Amino acid sequence: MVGYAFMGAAHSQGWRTAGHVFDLPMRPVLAAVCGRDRSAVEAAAAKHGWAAAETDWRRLIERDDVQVVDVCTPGDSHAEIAIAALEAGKHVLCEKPLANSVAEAEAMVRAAEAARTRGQLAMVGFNYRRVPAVSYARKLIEAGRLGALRHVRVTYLQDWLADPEAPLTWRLDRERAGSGALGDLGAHIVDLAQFLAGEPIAGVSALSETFVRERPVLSGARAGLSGAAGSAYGPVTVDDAAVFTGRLASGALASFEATRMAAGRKNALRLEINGERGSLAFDLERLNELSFHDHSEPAATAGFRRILVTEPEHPYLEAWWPPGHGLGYEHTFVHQARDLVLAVAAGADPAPSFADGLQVQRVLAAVEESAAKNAVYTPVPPPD
Ligand code: SOE
Repeated sequence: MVGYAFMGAAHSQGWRTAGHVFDLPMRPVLAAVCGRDRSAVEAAAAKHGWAAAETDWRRLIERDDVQVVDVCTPGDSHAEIAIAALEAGKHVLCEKPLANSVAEAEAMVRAAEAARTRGQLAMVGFNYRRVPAVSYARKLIEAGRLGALRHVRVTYLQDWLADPEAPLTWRLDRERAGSGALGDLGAHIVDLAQFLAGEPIAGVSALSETFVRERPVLSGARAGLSGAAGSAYGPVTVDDAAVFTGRLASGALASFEATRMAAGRKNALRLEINGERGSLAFDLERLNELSFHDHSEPAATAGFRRILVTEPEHPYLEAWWPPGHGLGYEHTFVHQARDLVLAVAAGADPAPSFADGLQVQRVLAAVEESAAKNAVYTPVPPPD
């Protein structure tokens, strides 16, 4: 694994746990973790259970005891590391968003396609697909329980930048992060919309805003998403929020909101999908639940009902706890590790693929293009 901060810690949990919960044909071994600072990466290796620490990712990807390289760095190094790892003969898992630009994502897809001919796999880490309730929602839609889709409504609201004095971390630097709330949170909801609907977004109209244009530079230690503020100020070069509408290929209408400025909302990813035969709703802050309305039921008794998605029949749950003993955020990373291990063992294509990651990137680019022109409708190139 390259990188060991928030996402690195989450992925480590996934790799550590997957083989102990699920019966897998291969069990992940945490061979080596990489970061630039020797003492910090050694501390991270000890804390998260990695057998060795490296300070140069080039050395990591050369190691004979490494079969999968997991890229958990900021977006500006995804393409370089992922492509080099694929060329070195490794399978690759790369955190979302796949890249900082469409051109980088296209290069990554090309590298993944070449590697596929040698039997290697590449997957992008859209972990929320692996919330059991989300995965189950996809199954209900696939089975036609909603009929033709009319509306896909998704919002992802956080508030860790609501304070104008929150410091300038790498996520506020366009060079490193690619974009702001759009790439960080918008990437998740675009992926979920396309995954759940089973079709690409064909075009968008967008607005975006940077409400706080200067923030204190970081001083010293970082903690979680934030860190300690210094006395000097520097420019914020990404969006704080993006709001957009879109059309799916089938003609269904979609709406999206991504912000890190929604005071009081911590990790509120909410979605509702309406079809001709019914509706589904989900809230990440209540992730063991799915709301379902079957529109064919008599009006007098119909209505949204809460499905507690903790039954062994639900995705992933056969291996976990008895019904009602819910899961949380970290389990999505366990499921991600499990799914990649199963794909490697079977030699099967994993999902979401780098091509799926590229398609999300194309939507994000169209959102930026549209927002620069104040919501002019901007088509998204269809999947290759
Ligand atoms: C920060 O906004 C963040 O950690 C995102 O980067 C993750 O992708 C999301 O899952 C939770 O919030």
